Amino acid sequence: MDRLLRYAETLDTAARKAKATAQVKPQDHAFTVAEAYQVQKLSVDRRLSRGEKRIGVKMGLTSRAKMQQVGVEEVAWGRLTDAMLVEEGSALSRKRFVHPRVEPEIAFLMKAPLAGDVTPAAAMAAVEAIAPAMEIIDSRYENFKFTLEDVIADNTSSSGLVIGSWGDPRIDFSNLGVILEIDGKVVEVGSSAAILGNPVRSLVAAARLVAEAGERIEAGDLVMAGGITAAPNLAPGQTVRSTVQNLGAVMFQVE
Ligand code: OOG
Ligand code: MG
Repeated sequence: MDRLLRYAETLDTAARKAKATAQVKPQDHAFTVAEAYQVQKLSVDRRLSRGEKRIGVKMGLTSRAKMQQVGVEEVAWGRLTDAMLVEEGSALSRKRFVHPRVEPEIAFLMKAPLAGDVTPAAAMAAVEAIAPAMEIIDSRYENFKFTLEDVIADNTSSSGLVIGSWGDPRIDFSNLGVILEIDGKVVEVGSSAAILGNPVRSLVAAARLVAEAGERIEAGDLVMAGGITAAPNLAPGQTVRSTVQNLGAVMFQVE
């Protein structure tokens, strides 16, 4: 346990100081996925003990584009806190991050708890609303390089999230066009179908994975479904906008 606590502290400090750290995995080949999730929990617990509040969970590596970009071929999840929330339309400081990237995503707002093996219909019955969203990811590892175990321990690079206007979850969101623009130029295009074929599958997977860790998705939680396209780098001066067909747009600036 001491060893896992040490990793958790290293990763939490790297995030707090926006200073990259070496990968965890190559130094210790006995480091398993289950241990990586324990490190993630211990590291997020440090945030909670500083007064941050848990606000939900995120899914990561739910699209081919994302898996290929980072060379990790397994779906993973992470924990979200209120300190990661970026107000829609606001400016955020590049200095808070090591090497931030942005991902167009879709977010679910839950009205009922969810855990374990659930059908897509049961998962949707627990959803209050859906919104266009962006995630700011910032690996705490040097050169944004990691294994599956590393990235899980690092809370799947969770760093910031921007949520747009909440809409009716009963619309068909299985195949909505998505564009990501930086300074008015389209840098990525995709479809919500890139998320496991249908974003609802990400919610189903979240319920299962969170339950495997002995937890559940709570009423009031946000669930981020995962990046739809590869994630471009962020730099000061940029205006970043993601638009999801029928759901609307969401934007922020970098300074
Ligand atoms: C890992 C986190 C991936 C997503 O939406 O796929 C992720 C990373 O790319 O650093 O958040
Ligand atoms: Mg993401």
